[in-house]
Amino acid sequence: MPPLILHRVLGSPPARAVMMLSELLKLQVQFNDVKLLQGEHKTPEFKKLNPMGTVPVLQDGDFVLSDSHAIMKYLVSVYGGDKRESLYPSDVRTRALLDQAMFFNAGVFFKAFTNVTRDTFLGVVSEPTPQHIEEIESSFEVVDAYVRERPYIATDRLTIADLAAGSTAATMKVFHKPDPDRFPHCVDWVSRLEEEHVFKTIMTPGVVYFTKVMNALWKRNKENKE
Ligand SMILES: N[C@@H](CCC(=O)N[C@@H](CS)C(=O)NCC(=O)O)C(=O)O
Repeated sequence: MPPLILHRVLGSPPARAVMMLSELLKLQVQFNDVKLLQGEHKTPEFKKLNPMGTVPVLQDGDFVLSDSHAIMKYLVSVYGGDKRESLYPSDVRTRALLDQAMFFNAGVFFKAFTNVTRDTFLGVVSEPTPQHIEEIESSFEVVDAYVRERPYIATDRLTIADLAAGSTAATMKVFHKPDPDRFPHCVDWVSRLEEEHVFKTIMTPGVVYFTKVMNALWKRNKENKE
């Protein structure tokens, strides 16, 4: 069987969510580091794989799939083995709650994240703006509500929805940390996730790397403004 190939960027929260799942499932994955800063994701070759020009992208033989949420659902469905039921419960309502959290992550939470990275890459800002912070805080409010009644974002155990939204949350700290007085459940949930082995080995180093990249870009943008 040809190996799975994951086109990724270490700084990318969605790519790290897929990497954490691959590790939990002990999958053999070959990584291709896409040079985002050089625009490799916008080349015709890359767009043949993913017309959206985003990472991550998975290749499983001749099957190609983009969007981290779709990739995680696919990987756990095909290769989940005895971890499938726990990471991606089949109960219809539980699965619907996973979808709720993942659609929120894709459409709102990660959007609040990319609003900062987009403006940073464009050279427009040298730190998150009050508008960025406001968007981030309204996402923290939603997360706080989701995890108020349960220890994880969709049910009483870790699922792929926690890998998705948790990856955004753990990286969002680089821009703005949730205030424990206003968002105590959100803060507890992130701390709980950060105790997981895959967060320690994959998420934390990725966040360190991402912090360096953002600080360098903010410094450059500040100098260009002066
Ligand atoms: N919903 C997508 C978002 C993917 C995404 O936007 N990835 C970023 C990196 S973190 C990217 O490739 N950005 C490049 C661009 O938008 O030009 C997913 O979950 O995979």
